[in-house]
Amino acid sequence: MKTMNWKKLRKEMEKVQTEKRYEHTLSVAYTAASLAMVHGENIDSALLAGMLHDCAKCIDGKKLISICKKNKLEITEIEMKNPSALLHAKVGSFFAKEKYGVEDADILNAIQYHTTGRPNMSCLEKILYIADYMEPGRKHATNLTHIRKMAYQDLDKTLLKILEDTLAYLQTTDGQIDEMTLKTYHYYKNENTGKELTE
Ligand code: DGI
Ligand code: FE
Ligand code: FE
Repeated sequence: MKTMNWKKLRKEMEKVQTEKRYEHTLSVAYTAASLAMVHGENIDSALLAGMLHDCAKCIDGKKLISICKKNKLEITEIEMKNPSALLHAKVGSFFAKEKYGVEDADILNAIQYHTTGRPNMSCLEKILYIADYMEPGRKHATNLTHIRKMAYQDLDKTLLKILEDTLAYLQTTDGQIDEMTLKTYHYYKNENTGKELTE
């Protein structure tokens, strides 16, 4: 299947998402594109990854579980307990491939890991993870001013800051921490050893 064109994709996301989620989707796509410009990533890949990253976000948790089971997508214990937060990324990547015709493995991985991250991410994976967190419509996260500036300078430092803040936030909620979020945090903590993180 050929990947949908941009106009068709926008219409489709508008259809499958709430108005607020669709606004977020567009913001992530253009934020990812701007990060791609600065960091030498393919701009079209960033737009497409941003456009599709939450394509499964407006599906409820039970339905996400049943989609995974039907299509033999593995579900971990923690994903089973937090399906909406964690499974929309896995199902989103599956839909990107099966429904929207995306074949590029880097784009599919960026969508799959956009919530937890993973160790040793590609440039596109980092860009999507960061764009999702810092797009202009995000208001409530801590340190956004600092993170938005840092994102145009150093992706790895930005990842670590976001992971630190996400872990701190998750500790204030009843959401359980996915092993992959922790692994990603430790990996980027190590990657950034020796760098000054507070400038
Ligand atoms: O889909 P979005 O709201 O745009 O953002 P997202 O996909 O990054 O994250 C969805 C939620 O998942 C967000 O509130 C942060 C949360 N999250 C990130 N890592 C973990 C997590 N939730 C749980 N339970 N465990 C994690 O490790
Ligand atoms: Fe998401
Ligand atoms: Fe998102």
